[in-house]
Amino acid sequence: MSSILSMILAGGEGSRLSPLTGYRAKPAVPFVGQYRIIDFVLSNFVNSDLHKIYVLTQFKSHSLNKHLQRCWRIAGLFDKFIDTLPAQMWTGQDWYQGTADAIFQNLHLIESQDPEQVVIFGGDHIYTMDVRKMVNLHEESDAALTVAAIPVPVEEAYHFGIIEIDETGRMIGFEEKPKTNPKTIPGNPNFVLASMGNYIFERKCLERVLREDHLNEESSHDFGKDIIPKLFPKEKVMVYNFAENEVPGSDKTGYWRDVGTLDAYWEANMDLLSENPPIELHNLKWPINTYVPPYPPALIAFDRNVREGHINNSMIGTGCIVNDVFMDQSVVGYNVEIDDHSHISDSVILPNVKIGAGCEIRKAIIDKRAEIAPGTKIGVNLDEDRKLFKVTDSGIVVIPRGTKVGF
Ligand code: ADQ
Ligand code: ADP
Repeated sequence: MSSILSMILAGGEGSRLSPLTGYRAKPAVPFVGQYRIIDFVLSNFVNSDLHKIYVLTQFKSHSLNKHLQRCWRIAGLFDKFIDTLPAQMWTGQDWYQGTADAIFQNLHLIESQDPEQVVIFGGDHIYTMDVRKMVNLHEESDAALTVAAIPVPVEEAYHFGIIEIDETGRMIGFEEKPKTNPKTIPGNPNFVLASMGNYIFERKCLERVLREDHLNEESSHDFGKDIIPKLFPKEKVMVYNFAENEVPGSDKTGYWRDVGTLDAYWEANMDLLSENPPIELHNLKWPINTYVPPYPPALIAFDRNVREGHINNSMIGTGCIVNDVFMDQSVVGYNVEIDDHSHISDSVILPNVKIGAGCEIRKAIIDKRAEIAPGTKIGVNLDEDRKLFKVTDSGIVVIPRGTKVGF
């Protein structure tokens, strides 16, 4: 893997995840209590022996930078690094214009690293993936570009680049986010083959296509919109079937989530609480690395005399203090305080939140540093909640970072 340079596109605005992206880039949004979304792709790279990594940042990158410094700094090694690359106007007066332009603006670093292949992955997705298997396909098939892909329901086709392949797995069609009539998988009219936005390029091909694209004034300088549709008819573009990817220590396959909306974000958190979770966070053969501040272990107490309360199927982070709570199917980040006799169900509570006594919280996402006054109800009367907060189509109430509710 030493001739490979990896680049993570971590500059997306993630506007559909607002308000969680109000203060931070989407890859920095906390996930399952103590992780950040970007921890998944970075863990996949490091666990796959890919250790030369640039993280390209743009929107609201402060929180992301802080996390990368605390958790992902590789110090003092010549051939191993995880560096951030904010837009620096190396090639003109513009910030990164699109995903392809973000790489174009850093071509000088690719030249100086002199890799044979450049692995370019998005920073926004929840999945485990042994990237070495995709590299093997790329090398064995002598492709100019390999794109990772996964079947998704046809109704979701308009979110993704939709791929057609021949019997050898070579790309023979590609349409970015088709609004109508997406090409379905032969024999499987309910599914399409979607690009995961993860690419392995032969370095020479990448340099050439990016230089051509830069000169094209009509281009939006985006891999999905501009680069791939032009490349596959001319060069060998292979498609890697992610659905068959297993990581060491687990036989789970095929779970990949673009947590692009609040509903998808909530569902992905809940997926990890299911009886048979699609990602095994306890699999230490494929650890998901993160940073958690050094809080003491969680303290959970029920009144010995009354014996009230229960906690079921929930994850509770380090440093939490939880008293006499009734909790079902919820994820609680680190350093959260929950006072007596609160009822919490189907909720995602991010770190540093305080919840007073006697609250009732259902189907909520509560962002960091929010404070909920004693006796507050959230998710009980959605019409009332809508007056103050965002409530998603599926009825999830979202409390923004630092909000004081009910005081
Ligand atoms: P999109 O989901 O639209 O489509 P896009 O907005 O291009 O994804 O973002 C891809 C990645 O690049 C994300 O990780 C994002 O954070 C990052 N990014 C976006 N703009 C950036 C910028 N200016 N600078 C740095 N990073 C940036 C893409 C493909 C589709 C594919 C989906 C899969 O175009 O073909 O199906 O990803 O989610
Ligand atoms: P996170 O909430 O993701 O852990 P931080 O605590 O670093 O990250 O906050 C994210 C970003 O939002 C930082 O740049 C921080 O300075 C900024 N920020 C936090 N709270 C406020 C606020 N109330 N007003 C303006 N900016 C804020």
